[in-house]
Amino acid sequence: EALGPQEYTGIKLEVREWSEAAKKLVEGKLGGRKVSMVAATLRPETMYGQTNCFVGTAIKYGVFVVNDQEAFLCTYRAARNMAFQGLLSGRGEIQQILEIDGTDLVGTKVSAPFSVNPEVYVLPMDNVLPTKGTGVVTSVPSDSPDDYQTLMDLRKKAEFYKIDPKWAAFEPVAVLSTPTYGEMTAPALVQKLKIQSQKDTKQLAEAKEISYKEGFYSGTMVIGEFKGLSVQDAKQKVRDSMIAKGAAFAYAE
Ligand code: A2H
Repeated sequence: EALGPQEYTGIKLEVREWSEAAKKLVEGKLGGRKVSMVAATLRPETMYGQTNCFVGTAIKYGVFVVNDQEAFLCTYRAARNMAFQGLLSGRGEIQQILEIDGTDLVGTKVSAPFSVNPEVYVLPMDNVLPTKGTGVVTSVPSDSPDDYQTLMDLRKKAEFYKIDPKWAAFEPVAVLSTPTYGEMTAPALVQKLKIQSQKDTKQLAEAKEISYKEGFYSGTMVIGEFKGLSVQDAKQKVRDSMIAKGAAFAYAE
């Protein structure tokens, strides 16, 4: 854990089609606003490889007013931080439109800005912390061991997790290359450390540490506007480009 404030990038995943359960809850309440699920990431340069979005099933989310046209979906805790950072309507005041359980969001179709997959689905993840970021995690299975392993778990036990297999069908996308692990760092580390499921949290933490360092210090972009640049050089450029296009914003905590 970092000691100082953490500089996240808030990625705006626009809701394109609510799940059946969510549809009933939001009906007539949004005042015509478009809703974005806000995912907090430390790896904006990997957004080309988004394959789905994760929420915690035991987490409560809210829909919060940004302005007459727009609302954000995240935890109340994140909305409070956003309000203090001037990212929501009003001066530090929070206008919550409704509350919704993570479970009810599963199956919602959202946009995935900059991804080769323009639209992806919301899926459940066990290890989403309610106390970090926005409680919404965008999934990049090529470069995040947690994302990769969870996606594999969901594919293996679609019925148990109550998901439609097509929601978990998007394949990992090559985003960056590293000398040690090639273009699929996360799958390579999951295999190397013999990780079996998302419950292997200790090994996953180790894999996360290794992949983060390897990607940052030795990675080269193999996709997108900054293809060929080192990850160190591309990271801020991709972030700036996403912010300039209105697909993301700076979010700290
Ligand atoms: B990262 P840190 Cl490709 N609960 O984004 C659990 N994990 C969360 C979270 C929450 N509430 N909020 C954010 N995260 C994830 C991309 C990524 C991330 C890649 C590789 C590694 C990686 C795609 N998922 O994270 O504890 C988000 O996933 C490993 C550092 O604040 C976010 O960045 O350091 C990261 O954890 C923030 O973790």
